[in-house]
Amino acid sequence: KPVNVAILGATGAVGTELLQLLESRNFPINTLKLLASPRSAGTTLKFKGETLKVEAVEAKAFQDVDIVLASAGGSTSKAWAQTIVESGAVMVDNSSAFRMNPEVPLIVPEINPEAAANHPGIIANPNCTTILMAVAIYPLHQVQPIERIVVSTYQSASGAGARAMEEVKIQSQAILNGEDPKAEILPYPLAFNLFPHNSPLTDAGYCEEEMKMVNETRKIFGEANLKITATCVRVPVLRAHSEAINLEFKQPFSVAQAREIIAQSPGVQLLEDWQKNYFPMPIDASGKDDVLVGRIRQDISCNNGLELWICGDQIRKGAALNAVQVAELLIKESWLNKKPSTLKV
Ligand code: A2P
Ligand code: 11C
Repeated sequence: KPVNVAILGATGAVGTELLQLLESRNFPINTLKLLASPRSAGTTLKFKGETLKVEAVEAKAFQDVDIVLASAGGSTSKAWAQTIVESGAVMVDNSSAFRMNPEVPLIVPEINPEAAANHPGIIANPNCTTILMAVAIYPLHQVQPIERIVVSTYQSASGAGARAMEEVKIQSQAILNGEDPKAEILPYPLAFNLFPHNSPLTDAGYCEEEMKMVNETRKIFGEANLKITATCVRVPVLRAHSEAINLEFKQPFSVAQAREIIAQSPGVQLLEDWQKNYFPMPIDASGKDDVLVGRIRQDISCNNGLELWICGDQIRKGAALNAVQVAELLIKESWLNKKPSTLKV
């Protein structure tokens, strides 16, 4: 039966994509609430030909809501999680706030859907770079266990939100006009530039984004000791992330078999034309559901190694699409009821 849905962060890059996906996938909606900060109260967004008003989030907004799709940042998710859960809704949270909480399932529906059965009212959507990598490599890992992952990312502005995307466009125009624009949303100018990911650095010298790839992949795969190292970089692309992934397996893995597996697996698409030197690009991945995988080749430095190149829409499979797929899973399996838990939010 149709459910009552609220989008928290409806005006953002992920929020507006959530709205489009609910429409295009014909998600079974009874009522739909669009929530954002007081800044956006009264603005409107379109859904199925109707004009809906955005409301400032407040406690009573969650009454009678079944599913909250939250994408308004970690602090907003933390601030409202308790109210949402106490109102009886399930929060599918796109922020990092609860991902590593042992009671909160961290779900990529193509990989660990069964883990969503048992939830305390919150299900976490992984970080975009993690989702895109995980969905591409998990089918290989199932055939032959991965020993070690070395990944380098090329991350679009969309990961930093709608305002960062706008900043890159305006900056690019300004530079073409011979000006010297200053960055305001991102820490440094991104147009015609790149920089190591702008998330805070941890003591080990990795930034938080890199550690999300390590810790979240381990949790999704259910492998606490999987060896992973990541270097995350922001590049002047609008909405699709790319990743160069080096996989070392316990045994040799043939390129032909890897191609065959990728070609048959859900959520991924093999895209390579070796004659034309054509492999996935952000412009191919933008607006697409599937993660594009190509340039699969033997690692010449390691007998058991494979090299992969992937591109995926950061806003879509990296965030909004995965969250909608989780919500669809909860409805299909009748998993909307939360389990008894001691979770303090
Ligand atoms: P608003 O547009 O009113 O600022 P993005 O990731 O693209 O930057 O989007 C962030 C989303 O989160 C926007 O919808 C934004 O709303 C929303 N948001 C940010 N801070 C809050 C807050 N304190 N309460 C509710 N929504 C918030
Ligand atoms: C980026 N992955 O591309 C980040 C954005 O934990 O959900 C999302 C951060 C997160 O910058």
